[in-house]
Amino acid sequence: MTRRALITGITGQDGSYLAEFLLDKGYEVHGIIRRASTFNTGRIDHLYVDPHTPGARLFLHYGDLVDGSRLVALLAEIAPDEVYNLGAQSHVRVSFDEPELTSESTALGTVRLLEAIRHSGLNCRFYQASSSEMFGSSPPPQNENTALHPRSPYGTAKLFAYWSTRNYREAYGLFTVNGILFNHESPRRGETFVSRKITRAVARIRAGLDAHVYLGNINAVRDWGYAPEYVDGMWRMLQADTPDDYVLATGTGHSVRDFLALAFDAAGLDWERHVRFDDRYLRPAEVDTVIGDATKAHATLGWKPQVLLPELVRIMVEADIRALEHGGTPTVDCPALPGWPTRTEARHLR
Ligand code: NDP
Ligand code: GDR
Repeated sequence: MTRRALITGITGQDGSYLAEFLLDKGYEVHGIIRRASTFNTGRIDHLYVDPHTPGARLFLHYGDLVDGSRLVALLAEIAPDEVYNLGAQSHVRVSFDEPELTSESTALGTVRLLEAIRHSGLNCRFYQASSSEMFGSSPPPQNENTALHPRSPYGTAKLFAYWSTRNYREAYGLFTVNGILFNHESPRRGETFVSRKITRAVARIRAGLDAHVYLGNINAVRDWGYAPEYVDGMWRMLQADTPDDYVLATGTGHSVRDFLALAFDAAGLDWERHVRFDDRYLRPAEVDTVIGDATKAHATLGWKPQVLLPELVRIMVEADIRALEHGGTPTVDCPALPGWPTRTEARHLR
């Protein structure tokens, strides 16, 4: 029987890769998208087919994590076997400006979705997109047993969602898991996260369009992996015999400064000539160093990332250079699935 998955955040970086991954595995994929005055489906346009087409397996539904009754209705209508909760206000710096909105979607949105699942009576499995930001100031290496000490409204909202996910497992016996994912990037990464901000700037500086890029704290250390490998890990967590929580990470730490050196070097540029400091990118509290220990995911799920930072940076710089050469259009770095026509015209939504 065809398995059915529901993804919140399908228009985001991870949602787009996960949709591709699940379609490739034969799933019927349903995604919740937010109504906006402009199209926000650029990352999944290549997967879209008219739902009237026989054999169509990707379906989009309007909805929002702040709208609980809509989530109840969608759960009843779709009756998924697996739910991936990737939707969130996911930008840490922005969460300091909009703590209430961040908590609404990132924290309470998770409880709304868990409640919708509980009351639906469905026997579906639930994946929560938890984050290494929950470790905050706990020293590395961080694993599933490390103390949680978030340092931002985003981190505290993710902590609430993390504990809610565990609580629904313990209290109601639901199959709920937390994937505690360290930073993962790709050519589809949002343009205001530091990795993509840098690789985009490299492409623009190389082309003579810009001279500088303005950044905040370049001493922060992150464990950067490659997003397509991480969505595989999400799926593996939901295929396990019992629900549990897992860290996904490469186990290697690099500073933003290291990222800069690799990225500018890939285009034959000297980063120190092009990077300037702007304190608007500093955060009231910073997570200085996160480096993950994914031993458990390796041992239990057989998950092991292959792409480390030098290759990741090369992939991203090359993609941004290519995107610029093609008029700066968003990069869809994976071809459409065989037999799936690419549609960029209006969606078949109300
Ligand atoms: P993105 O920021 O690229 O995508 C976020 C998605 O959430 C978008 O589809 C966005 O929709 C959607 N969204 C935002 N607010 C709402 C809302 N109120 N209701 C419904 N949907 C909403 O994030 P990523 O793909 O990078 O990350 C996916 C998830 O994993 C997020 O929860 C993030 O916090 C978490 N995470 C990410 C990590 C990473 O390194 N990428 C690491 C650890 C955790 P729209 O397109 O309309 O804005
Ligand atoms: P992060 O990612 O906060 O780790 O959250 P981000 O790329 O935003 O920042 C990484 C580090 O770079 C420093 N930095 C800057 N960051 C941004 N965005 N812009 C700048 O100009 C800049 N200059 C320096 C930051 O201070 C920080 O130390 C990401 C998100 O995807 C979360 O949703 C996810 O949960 C975590 O990764 C794991």
